[in-house]
Amino acid sequence: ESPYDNYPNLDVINSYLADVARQYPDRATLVSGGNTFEGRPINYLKISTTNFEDESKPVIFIDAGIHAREWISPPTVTWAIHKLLENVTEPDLLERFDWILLPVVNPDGYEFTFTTTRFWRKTRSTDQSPISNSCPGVDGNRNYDFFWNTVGTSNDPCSDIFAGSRPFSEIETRVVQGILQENLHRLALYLTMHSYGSLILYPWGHDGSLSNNAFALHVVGVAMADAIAAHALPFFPRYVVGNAVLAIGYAASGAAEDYAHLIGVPLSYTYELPGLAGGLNGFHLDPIYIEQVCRETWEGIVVGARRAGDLF
Ligand code: 0X9
Ligand code: ZN
Repeated sequence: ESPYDNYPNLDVINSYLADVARQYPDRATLVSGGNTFEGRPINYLKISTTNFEDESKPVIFIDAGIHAREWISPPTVTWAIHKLLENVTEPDLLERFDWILLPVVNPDGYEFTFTTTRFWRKTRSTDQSPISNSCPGVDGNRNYDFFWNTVGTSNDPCSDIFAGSRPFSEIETRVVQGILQENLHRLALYLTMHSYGSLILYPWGHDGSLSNNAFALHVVGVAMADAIAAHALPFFPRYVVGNAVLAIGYAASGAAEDYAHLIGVPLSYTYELPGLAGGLNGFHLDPIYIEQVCRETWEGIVVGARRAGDLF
């Protein structure tokens, strides 16, 4: 029996963050990035073997859970925390980088998927208007200031891809923006964890064009996918690595990995973790595979971090 046998609710994740921060006070600092519309803290860990505030090492930032229903994503980030603090098999990664690990960007939505509506995607905010009161929530991955609300988005608050009233209308995206901006000069790698589809996606996601760093983005993406494949179960689909539009088949503006790359993060990816099913079922990967996906995803993170460090 392992804590990774079932999907953790928000309290379990927040308790874990608090516990490891207490257990490893010289390496881990728990930060509350801000309070959501419903008043929940957006918690993350800063991990450093020296002093994070010295700003002496490259930073790797990984977030998950911006889309509430994509339940396999937060455990991949708590697993990374586990591997950096509790079961250190890659000490080089701990020494070489400072880490920011944010398992649940959207705690209001995440909690809502446990209590009320399993396949809720968005945040839970409303403005005062009647329409928004009857249709709460913004798609966090359409809310970043990257060609905001131009393609693959909606102005309708009732839509699952509602871009919000303006870029960064949501505290959830402002917290991620703040982390990216504060650490911009030393961010070597940004990963934002989603599901599903077994894809590693890189910019640009609004029109399918390639950034000046596309060659490195592709090579490091393939290295991560190879590492995952070497540790995956035989019947798991092989990750496809590519430009976000080409690999997933649609364009969408206002996404996190595009915004991070736009402002200067050289290696920025969206992971679409395995679903092993179609339709909404893909968002509910059988819990027997949680630990497997966490283990193989960690192998991708390890290789991505080392490559990012070499290129930085
Ligand atoms: O549509 C999304 O936000 C992501 N897929 S999901 O099924 N998890 O919702 C894909 C985002 C891809 N990245 C960009 N379009 N930049
Ligand atoms: Zn998603």
